[in-house]
Amino acid sequence: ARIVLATHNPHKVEEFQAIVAATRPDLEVVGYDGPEPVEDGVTFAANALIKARAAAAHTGLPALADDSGVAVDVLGGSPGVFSAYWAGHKKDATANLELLLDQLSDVADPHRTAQFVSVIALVRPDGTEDTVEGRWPGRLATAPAGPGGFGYDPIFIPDGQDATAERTVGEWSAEEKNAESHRARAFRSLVPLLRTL
Ligand code: ITT
Repeated sequence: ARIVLATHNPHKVEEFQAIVAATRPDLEVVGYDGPEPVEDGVTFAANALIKARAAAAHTGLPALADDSGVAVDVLGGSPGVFSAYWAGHKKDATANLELLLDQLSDVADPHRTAQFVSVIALVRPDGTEDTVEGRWPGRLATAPAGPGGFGYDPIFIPDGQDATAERTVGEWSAEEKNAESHRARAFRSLVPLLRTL
């Protein structure tokens, strides 16, 4: 079956293609270059649905969209849905993570806990909709490290690593990230809902 992926973020496209290939190789994921809808929801689910509905309407295909971000506990869950624009109206990943590090400059471990969150929306041609959520707990580094990934990856240290050799996601390979990420976790919850496609 074909499914359209409603994202304009090339990093997300790459990650989804790898995650889908590993779990549902029969699905053909096609990109979406239609108009970008206004993401004015205040929850990840609302924004994921806005994007998936627009792509489904535009293509007539089942559509998937991811809305995601980093939720920092000591900031009450911010940047959250504002992660892409945290430092202003331009999507500037470096400015975003530098601002976040500044905001946390007085916060020491163990208070630097955060989670990556991904909500995936599925909108089918018959109009039925589902959303699933994946969370990836960790904490924020005090300085960026690593060339890999995108967005906040260079400052995010996932839980569950050997304490003597902790790395940021920026230092992980794509394979490592796609096996464990918030996006991979959300997709795992979505798999049963894709059976009918
Ligand atoms: P689309 O709306 O076109 O999908 P986008 O990048 O604008 O692309 P979002 O509105 O969902 O997507 O913003 C997500 C932001 O959250 C993204 O720009 C990053 O700053 C951050 N983010 C999400 N997933 C991430 C990940 O896996 N690693 C690092 N940062 C991530």
